[in-house]
Amino acid sequence: LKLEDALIHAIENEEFHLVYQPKINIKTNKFIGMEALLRWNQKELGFISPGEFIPIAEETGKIYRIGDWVMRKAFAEWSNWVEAGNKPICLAINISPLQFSRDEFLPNLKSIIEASKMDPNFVELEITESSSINYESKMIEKLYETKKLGVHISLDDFGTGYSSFGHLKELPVDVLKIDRSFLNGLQSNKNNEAILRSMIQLGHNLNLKVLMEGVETIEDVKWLEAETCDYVQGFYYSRPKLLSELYDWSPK
Ligand code: G
Ligand code: G
Ligand code: MN
Ligand code: NA
Repeated sequence: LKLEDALIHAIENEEFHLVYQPKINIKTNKFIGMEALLRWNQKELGFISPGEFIPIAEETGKIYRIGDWVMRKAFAEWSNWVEAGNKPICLAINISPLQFSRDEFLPNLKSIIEASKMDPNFVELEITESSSINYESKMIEKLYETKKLGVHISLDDFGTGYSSFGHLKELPVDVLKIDRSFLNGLQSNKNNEAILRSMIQLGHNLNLKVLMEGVETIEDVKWLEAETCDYVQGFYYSRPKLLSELYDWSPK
């Protein structure tokens, strides 16, 4: 069974679901948002990671329908969350740069928000740094249009891709989400510390909030707090979980 063929039927066979990982304000230790992450449990093949199937979905054009499914599903689950009496908090979804760059993206987003009970002020789009987002003025214009809906934008996997500091100041993003690879060896290597510290300062100098992902240890938390990183996310706090499992969740 080829992944590509299995992917064609994944939506209608109801093989997708979403899990959510909490985001924490490091200063107040409050649960302030969550990131939706797609999971695929294929009938014959079992769990396949998005790192494996998202690139195939992009190559085969399946990413558009999948991306719309993620938005619909996440918005519906967020409404249930609020109706169950939970405080409304920011819901982040990952958007493939390919999906974002399509002409249909904004009209789709608008109509999916309108058809749901989602408050756009609680929507956050995580867009991976990529050459098109950084360099094409059309894309920068589109980021502005997107923000007019009230939604927030974070630059995902920051530091790994095509960062051009010159263009960063032109991007209407709210949050820099630093790639978790920058935490590797933080405790053992002064150069790693210097790089991460500079990235946090860069974000703050551009009036952005900074989120560190992949936080796994209390040592990392303490270091990030001392360096005035704003938000954190990672296994130290919680693995991604079903939204229903997060109804009573709070950070340790
Ligand atoms: O959840 P996990 O850490 O396995 O995710 C692996 C990669 O897949 C990450 O880069 C993540 O951003 C991406 N990913 C997870 N869910 C989605 C999704 O719903 N849409 C897109 N475009 N990417 C996703
Ligand atoms: O690229 P993106 O940031 O969307 O990727 C999110 C991915 O990172 C998810 O697949 C999630 O499971 C994974 N992840 C989240 N927290 C941690 C962590 O603390 N450590 C590691 N190794 N992976 C994490
Ligand atoms: Mn992400
Ligand atoms: Na990331």
